Amino acid sequence: MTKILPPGQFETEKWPILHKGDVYSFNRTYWTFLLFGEVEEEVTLSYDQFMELPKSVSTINMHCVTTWSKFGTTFEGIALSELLKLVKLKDDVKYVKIYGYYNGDRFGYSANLPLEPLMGDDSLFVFRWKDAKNDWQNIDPKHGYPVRYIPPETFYLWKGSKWVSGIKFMKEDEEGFWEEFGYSMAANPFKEERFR
Ligand SMILES: Nc1nc2c(c(=O)[nH]1)N[C@H]1C(S)=C(S)[C@@H](COP(=O)(O)O)O[C@H]1N2
Ligand SMILES: [Mo]
Repeated sequence: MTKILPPGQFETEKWPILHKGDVYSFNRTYWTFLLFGEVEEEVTLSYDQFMELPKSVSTINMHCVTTWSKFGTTFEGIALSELLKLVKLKDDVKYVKIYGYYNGDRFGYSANLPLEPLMGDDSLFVFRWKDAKNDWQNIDPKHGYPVRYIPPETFYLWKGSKWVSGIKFMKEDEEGFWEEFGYSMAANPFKEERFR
């Protein structure tokens, strides 16, 4: 695992908590995950269907735009590439928007990302992580329980929606929650793309 601090960042051992709105409280009956947008057929997954998908373990660096970086957290989750196997994308789909809960609104939070860099095992919908003692812990409600997205480290962490609810596939890039406030569409920490 490489450990390079992007410009303007400092390292932290702790995992800080940052979000807007209420912490979502999980309800297994109502929770669904929607794959929609530029797909031949939309797919809705129940919690059980989602959790039955093949899983990956990966150690990922996180860089928050508020300047902390946390290196080398090991996560277990479902790769975005696994979810892609469930839908047939229309031609020229190049972007996604990953949605999460915001104050009870299922699609209230979102972040846009280009699809191509998200095909690896550092692009996971995570449900547990290894703590400092190397024990597996479920993702805490404040960090996004039951499932939250962690982007590759070439994207600031606001692109990692907590309490995820679905993925929209898009031909054109489209602003998400923070991008509408002027945050970067590309958001590469190594290029210090914070605002635009
Ligand atoms: N649903 C949702 N996801 C969210 C947010 C949010 O407000 N709502 N905040 C984002 C921001 S700005 C950051 S920096 C990261 C922080 O993740 P952490 O609290 O687990 O460190 O979550 C992101 N995911
Ligand atoms: Mo953030």
